[in-house]
Amino acid sequence: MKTQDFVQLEEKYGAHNYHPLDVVIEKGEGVWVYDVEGKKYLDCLSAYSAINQGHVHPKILAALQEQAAKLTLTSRAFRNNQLPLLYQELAEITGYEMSLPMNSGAEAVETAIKLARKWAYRVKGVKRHNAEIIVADGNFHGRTITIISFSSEKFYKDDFGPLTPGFISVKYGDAEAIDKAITPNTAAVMLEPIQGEAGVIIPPKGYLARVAEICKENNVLFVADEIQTGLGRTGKLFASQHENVRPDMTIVGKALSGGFYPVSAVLADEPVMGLFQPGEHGSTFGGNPLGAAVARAALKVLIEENLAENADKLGTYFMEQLAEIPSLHVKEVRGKGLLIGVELKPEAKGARRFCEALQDRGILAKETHEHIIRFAPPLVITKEIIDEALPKIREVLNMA
Ligand code: IF1
Repeated sequence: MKTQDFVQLEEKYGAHNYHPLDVVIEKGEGVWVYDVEGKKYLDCLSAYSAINQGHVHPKILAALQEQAAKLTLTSRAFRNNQLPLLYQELAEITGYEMSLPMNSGAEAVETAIKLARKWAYRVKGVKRHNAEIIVADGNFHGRTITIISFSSEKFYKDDFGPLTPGFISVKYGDAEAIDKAITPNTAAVMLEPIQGEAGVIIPPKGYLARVAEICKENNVLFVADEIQTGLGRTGKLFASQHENVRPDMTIVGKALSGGFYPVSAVLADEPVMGLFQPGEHGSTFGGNPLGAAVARAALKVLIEENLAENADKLGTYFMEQLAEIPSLHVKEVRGKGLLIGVELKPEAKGARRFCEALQDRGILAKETHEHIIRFAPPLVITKEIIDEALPKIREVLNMA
């Protein structure tokens, strides 16, 4: 079967909730993916940062195969011998005392919201059902009804009400706007340290540190959604660490499994995480032994291969090189580590055609918000591979 055969099947039988590039991938290895025609591409999306460790990392694969042959799921009605080790390793690596495993990122965000609300009622003393959570305009935290309720993207929410109340959205990057929005009912402030979906939006220097300070002063929890920015992507384990911030809760997902399997988690210390009582929260698959074994291996690879440092070093290099490309179309190159956005001018007539031109030249990147091309390759990328890609990117950015 050829590319168009797969595309036709997908269009006929699949829900049309995506508009993917017409490339049908059948194999991946490290930074490379191969389509059904045998063409090789450099993956510059990394499944939205879930593949930080590279495609089909052999060590994570071995962990998955070994665990899958032994035990995959017990439910949390019984204990398994992988989850406790994942808990311990997460604590050692992240410095948080406790964690709660879920599957998708959105589920972990929902978990953090439940915890923040419970904390407001049980610890802060907010009157039941009055808790407020402050979020930022342009946020992306997932697709559930509650999460889209506080999206500022009309398209994500307008046809899906009634929506969940209890959220207040303020301008991203403006710490004083958060200060002003805080009331005695505020349970938490929840932010992405860098907004991914909004187009790799980097807040002004000092923003996260100031927000953390404001939260502390006002007895409000600071929750960082590091599902996309975490686990090495921006050059540190967590993007919050660029400003020496340690949020009360950090949410991780995506690369926690190296892309093998959906594994997410909420990280927090005992005074917050200890609030959940048996039965108040859970998931059939969350914390299963297969996911736990995969996550343990994925974390080990991140550390053993110094992927955060590599993202820092090569991200700086890649961004400098991109910024030096003379192009009439480019408005700005920005990013942190290997999370890079190239914003095109409105006259460039959209990023999609540039992504298609990159695809022709063996580079897969994805446009976001019409005018931004995102470059976020697996963190195992090398300088040589970047140097090979640069002339092609240069050519594309200089298209008519
Ligand atoms: C889609 C974007 C990326 C996330 C942050 C939570 C979640 C995500 C910061 C939810 C998920 C994804 C989901 C994917 C596209 C994608 C995305 F373009 F929409 F913004 F990565 F940049 N918090 N991001 O980025 O995690 O439930 O999906 O596991 O198509 O929705 P999830």
